[in-house]
Amino acid sequence: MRVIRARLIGRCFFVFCLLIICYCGAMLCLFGTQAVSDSIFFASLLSRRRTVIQGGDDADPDVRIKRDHVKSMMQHAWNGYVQYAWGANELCPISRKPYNDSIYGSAPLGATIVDSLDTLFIMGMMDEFAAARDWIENDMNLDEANVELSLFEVNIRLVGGLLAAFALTGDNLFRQRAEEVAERMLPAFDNVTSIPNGRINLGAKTSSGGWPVLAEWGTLSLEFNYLSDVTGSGVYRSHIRRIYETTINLMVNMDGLYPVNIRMRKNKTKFDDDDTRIHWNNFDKYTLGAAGDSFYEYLLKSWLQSGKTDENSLTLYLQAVNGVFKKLVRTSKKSNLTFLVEIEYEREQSVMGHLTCFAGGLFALGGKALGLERHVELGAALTSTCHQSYVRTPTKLGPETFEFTDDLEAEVDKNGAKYYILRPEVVESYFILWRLTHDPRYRLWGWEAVEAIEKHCRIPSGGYSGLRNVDSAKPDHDDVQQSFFLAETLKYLYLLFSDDSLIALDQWVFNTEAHPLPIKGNVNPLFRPASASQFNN
Ligand code: DMJ
Repeated sequence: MRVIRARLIGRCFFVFCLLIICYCGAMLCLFGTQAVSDSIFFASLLSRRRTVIQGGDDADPDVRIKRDHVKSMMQHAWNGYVQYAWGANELCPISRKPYNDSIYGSAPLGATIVDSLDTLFIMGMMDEFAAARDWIENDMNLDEANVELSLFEVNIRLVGGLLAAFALTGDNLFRQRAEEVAERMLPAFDNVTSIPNGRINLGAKTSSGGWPVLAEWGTLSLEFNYLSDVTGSGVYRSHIRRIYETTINLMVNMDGLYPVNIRMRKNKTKFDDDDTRIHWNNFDKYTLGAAGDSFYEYLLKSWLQSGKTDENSLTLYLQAVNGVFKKLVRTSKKSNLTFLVEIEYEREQSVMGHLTCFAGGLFALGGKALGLERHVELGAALTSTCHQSYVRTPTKLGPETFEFTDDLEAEVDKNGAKYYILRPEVVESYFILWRLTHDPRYRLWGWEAVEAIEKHCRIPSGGYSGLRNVDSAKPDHDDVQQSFFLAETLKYLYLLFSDDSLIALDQWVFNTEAHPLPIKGNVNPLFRPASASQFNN
């Protein structure tokens, strides 16, 4: 009986293969190669795993209650913005007016709206999402953004936010708007080197700004590569290629780590030609924190996003992590906490920034993808240290920077930066580590952060405010609700209390502003390449 069944299955499989071959052959004869590539795309759609972009409830009712609570925080943050700052970039939740002192100033770019799109969608807040879409369609006016803006911020928040909304929904409005913004960024690349200028004026379509820091020019690849894939225009990818395949090879590094500042010098060669090379300030700053951070993040994530085909990015990433192990990892004396130092003008500084705490999640993510347990362990140890920077303060929220001295461990010095501006990096690492290990501590720590934010940062009339001093139990609000609180902090907390299938880590990479972009290849049917755009909607 078993033999007959095996034969029957074998025959069916043979007939199925024959039919597929005949089908492709017929398509090739009838319509040429385009039809075949479309039909292969269609066939691959059938074989792909389902992509969960909403829902994803955890099986445990207690976890579902926690996630509902995070969603109510998003509602509260959004309501405050809608009521007092709609269309402006950010909110002053206490003075109940728009916040115009950020990098976006009063440019009519609705940074909070664009940054929130995917969080609203993932949380299933569809009325709010529809209002945000409507604003983007009718009121987002790039011509009026006649101010100097940071190329980096425009890319990670606006382009990244719009592209993630496109990937999640297939709504072409978001792709068009992302491309409009990115086209206006291109003047930054009209430059003798491939390194773009750091500032752009979207309204005037001009750029300026001298030399950007490492994290600025090194945080473009995820958005620009995806933009080329979904528009069919190679111009964005070509800029990224020039940076990573040409320029970076001319740069001097320290065990795979790159200084945050660069200057270009022109030398005359013996043939009297200009020898245009990138010359580093050799005694500069090497850090995984501010000004360096997302350069390293994008090396790993570009490799992941490419479906693990971008070997150049992987090589640079692995060299960098070796440099981290060799030059930057330290252990504190009393409590054995693992931390990363910064090297500035050849001197070690035992200080970590809240920003640096993204590295815990990054090393764990890379370690899992590459089967390198040592990297996962470093990621977990750093995340634990970042947790200490939270629990050692009276507010249970972490300072902007924290030190390691004979007396201090993961604590802020009396003259240090004591503020907490609703940043995401610590909960970002909790989320990644939770997904990779399922160690319950990460959900516990995430919930501690939720309770602390609710206690100290929630403003009853709507919105959340940062704190000027995490060491003061009496709230000292800074009166700013940063757009990344809605884009990142609340999204990561929501996903921490969701099932692993919701925005699965093997189908998506998060850009540095937590906007999920699909992984290329056959793993994510929402990749939406330009050549298959007829299947997009
Ligand atoms: C965000 O804009 C991004 O996460 C960026 O990479 C660093 N700074 C903020 C959040 O802290």
